[in-house]
Amino acid sequence: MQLRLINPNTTAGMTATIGEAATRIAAPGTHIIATQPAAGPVSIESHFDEAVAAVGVQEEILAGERDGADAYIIACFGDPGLLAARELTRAPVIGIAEAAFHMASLISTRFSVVTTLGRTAIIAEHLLAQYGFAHHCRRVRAAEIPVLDLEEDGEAAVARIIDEGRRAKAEDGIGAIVLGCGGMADLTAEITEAVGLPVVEGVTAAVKLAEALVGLRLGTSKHGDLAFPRPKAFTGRFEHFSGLTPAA
Ligand code: 5HY
Repeated sequence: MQLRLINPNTTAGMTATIGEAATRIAAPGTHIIATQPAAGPVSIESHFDEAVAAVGVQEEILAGERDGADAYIIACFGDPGLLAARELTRAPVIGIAEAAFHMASLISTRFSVVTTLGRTAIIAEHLLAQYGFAHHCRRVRAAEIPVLDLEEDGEAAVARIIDEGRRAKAEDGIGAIVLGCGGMADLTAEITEAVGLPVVEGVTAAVKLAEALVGLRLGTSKHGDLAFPRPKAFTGRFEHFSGLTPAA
């Protein structure tokens, strides 16, 4: 199967980190294609960044439809543009936040999330409520690290994530930790070792869920709100979205 792994920010180093972590966990026969939009924010740390990145995600889905992708992963913890992306394809589309919440709820009755900046914690809280996992999550904690510090100042960033993870273990009455950023895709083993709790990471969780859905021949339902968008004209720099017709 061809699994298109979309890093919604435009930092190539982070796309590579995410792609390598996914490839390491993928089953034989799962071909990971790690991509990022041609245009957009170098990191996603606000509602505005998300709004812009969500358009890039749609363009990557359409590119995957041309390339014959069997499933898609949106590898940003805000799951930007997830429902819109599902409208554009029959293939499964999985957001790493949703994937991590599902997996964490299968191994613990309570978990906490450790994300990057405090200002993005609300985005994870909104998703927890939207996906129906709010009662499973004790706290969304922030290590207060800019996303790109994971690429540029990894050691210090990891130390802050470990500190926050240890605080969550001591204070939150939880059984597991969820890592709240795609850029943390390569940190699972190190954080598990340092904190001493099961750690769920969204990119690798999403790879396994995508493989499961494709293995079950389950794809995005085209009945109801995730049906293909009605073809229409788009103007200006979005003209290339005009007359979108569903893949045969
Ligand atoms: C992510 N930002 O996973 C989110 C994390 C965050 O560029 N990739 C990003 O802080 O919301």
